Amino acid sequence: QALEDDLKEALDRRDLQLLYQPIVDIQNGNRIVGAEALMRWNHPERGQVSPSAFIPLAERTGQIEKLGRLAFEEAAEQARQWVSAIKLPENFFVSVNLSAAQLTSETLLNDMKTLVAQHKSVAGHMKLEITESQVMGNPEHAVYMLEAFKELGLGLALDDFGTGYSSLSYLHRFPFDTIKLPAPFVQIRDDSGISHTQIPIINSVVSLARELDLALIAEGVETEDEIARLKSLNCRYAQGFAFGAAMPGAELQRRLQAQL
Ligand code: G
Ligand code: G
Ligand code: MN
Ligand code: NA
Repeated sequence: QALEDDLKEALDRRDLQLLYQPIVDIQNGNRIVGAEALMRWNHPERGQVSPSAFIPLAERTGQIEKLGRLAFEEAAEQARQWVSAIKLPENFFVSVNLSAAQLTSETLLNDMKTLVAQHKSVAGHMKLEITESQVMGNPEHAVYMLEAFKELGLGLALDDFGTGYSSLSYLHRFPFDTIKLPAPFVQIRDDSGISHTQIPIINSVVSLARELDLALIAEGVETEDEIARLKSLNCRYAQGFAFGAAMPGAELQRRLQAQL
């Protein structure tokens, strides 16, 4: 049976799991302030299939809308469970990724309205992550969609900032509250152990975020050196293996409980 059919069955059975990667405040003791929901598919014969494989497959085979609804629903249900079990940090958010195909889908806006209505009590904790190349494909349409999501009370993060050729003149037209700085700008990976070349880039993104009143999250943070450098450059939020890989909701809950 083709992988496409297996995916259809997995979606019907809701047999795809969401894991949650902590997002922390490095200027405040690495306190967890939010999490990114990342989908996993444990295929009965093939084992773990990467989202980099099954998301494009879902897009090609008309299953992305269903997958997107499942991701938002699962994340909102997890948020509701956390809210009932523990005292969440103020402004705690769970972000869900949107794929390129979803943003152009006719049903996305209606789906989001329905989902938000069904999960009203946690809508304020939900954020959507959209990559820069997605919004720049059709900026006018993106502005329209993003404004509608914002109206619904959802947070909005611009993923992979700096890789999608967006002109800075567009940035203020999009109602994002957060930008995410991709790993290559963050990671110190040359032979000397220190790379100075990204420092001006990080510096300018930090100032830009401050000017536009956006939260900035550095991604792919793996080492203490990287944390120290980001801290000294006044970057506030970070995500990466240094703080934890994507983990089951119950494990993130224990981490949240431990920091109360
Ligand atoms: O852990 P990682 O391998 O999860 O993710 C690989 C890629 O898949 C990333 O670009 C991530 O944004 C994307 N991804 C993970 N989960 C989802 C999801 O639920 N929906 C969409 N559209 N993309 C996802
Ligand atoms: O495209 P997006 O930014 O949504 O993708 C997130 C991806 O980055 C996921 O595949 C996630 O598993 C991965 N990831 C998260 N933290 C780290 C990290 O510290 N290092 C690396 N190399 N990848 C990471
Ligand atoms: Mn993301
Ligand atoms: Na990213």
